[in-house]
Amino acid sequence: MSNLRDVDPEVWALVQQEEVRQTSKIRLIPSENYVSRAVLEATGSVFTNKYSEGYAGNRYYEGQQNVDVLETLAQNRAKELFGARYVNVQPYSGSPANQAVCHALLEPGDTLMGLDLRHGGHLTHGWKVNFSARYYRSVPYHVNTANGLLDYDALEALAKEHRPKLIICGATAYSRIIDFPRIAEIARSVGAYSLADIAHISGLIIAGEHPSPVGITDVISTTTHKSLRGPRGAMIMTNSEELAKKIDRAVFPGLQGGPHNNTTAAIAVALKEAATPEFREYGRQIVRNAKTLADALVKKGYNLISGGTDNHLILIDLTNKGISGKIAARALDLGGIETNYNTIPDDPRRANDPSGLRIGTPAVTTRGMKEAEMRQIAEWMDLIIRNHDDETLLDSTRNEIASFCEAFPAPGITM
Ligand code: DSN
Repeated sequence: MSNLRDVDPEVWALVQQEEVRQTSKIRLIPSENYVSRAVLEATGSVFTNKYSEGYAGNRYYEGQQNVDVLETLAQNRAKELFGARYVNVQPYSGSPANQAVCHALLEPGDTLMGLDLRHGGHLTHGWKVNFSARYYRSVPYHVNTANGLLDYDALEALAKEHRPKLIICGATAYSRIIDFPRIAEIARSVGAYSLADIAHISGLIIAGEHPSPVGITDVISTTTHKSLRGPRGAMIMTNSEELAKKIDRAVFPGLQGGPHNNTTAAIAVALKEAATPEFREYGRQIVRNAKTLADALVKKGYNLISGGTDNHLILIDLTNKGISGKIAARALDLGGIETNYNTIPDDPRRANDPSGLRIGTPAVTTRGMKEAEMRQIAEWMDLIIRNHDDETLLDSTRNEIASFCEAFPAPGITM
């Protein structure tokens, strides 16, 4: 990065510091990862210089000789990997992708249903301050708070009562398998479209660790930067030609201008990487690691929502430990472990200082950590949470973790 260093030493220094931060910490935020050097190079390529409103073969700017090939390549790789007939790779990220699906399938004021944000859903699944509840009528569904599992019977009853036009499934804080066929069937029975937002689990679906919604729900959206391990971007997939046309029109010109071609390049690279046996093994190890970490935490008296995990993610209710999610997350970060605080279903505390802590294993698995390391991480997490106000202990643990991390190089970071 010598050019960056010469032109803008301030930004260069921040990049260096971020590289150190990302390599010297145990990163457990379940939506984050480390991309390869190849993905970073594509993201930083000259495709950033080009405008390409439209779609391959039908653009509003000339000079698309390479962009058209690139975007078609990314689409074809996604089609092959996920088994989908139509793929749009232009959404800028997950929220714009979900916005585009709503724009394609709904009229303002139509009813949509999604998992309540406080029960593990996403902002764009109908949370009250989001476009998805401001421009549409949002009827949230929930998990059963007794067992932390999606309550499909209650969802069905709500759908029959409210007759939504769209049912969204998928989550940001749900650690169990989602029954896509059941949700698609409920949607069909009330004349609604179904959307599976697989942002968190797309890498696990490729690895065969979670059933795929392709061919089951009408539409699938995903970000490309979580377990899929690509750049910050998104894709929308469907097997219906009619819906694909609506979605394309909703993305451009409905919501967006020119696609970020440098991101498209990096998505294509990430999809190529994800089509390998190594990636499938990576996805399997993510789940083995999450289950091992969950078991170790349970043995230490931690209360996990739903009792454990089937995927990459663990949601901890810290109530019995007498500490809030925010205080625990802050102490863990100071102690060298990056997590995020999160609401638990029916959380009696506020969202900015909730009872829960959300962790996941995609990033640590990318670094090559396995079951033994997960057990060690559980030891450190427990030590830090029990001693969260002991600054000396937090400092020494952070140093110990930084040394531990040296044995697990972070892909993409060459320091
Ligand atoms: N912000 C993402 C997450 O952390 O789950 C969802 O888009």
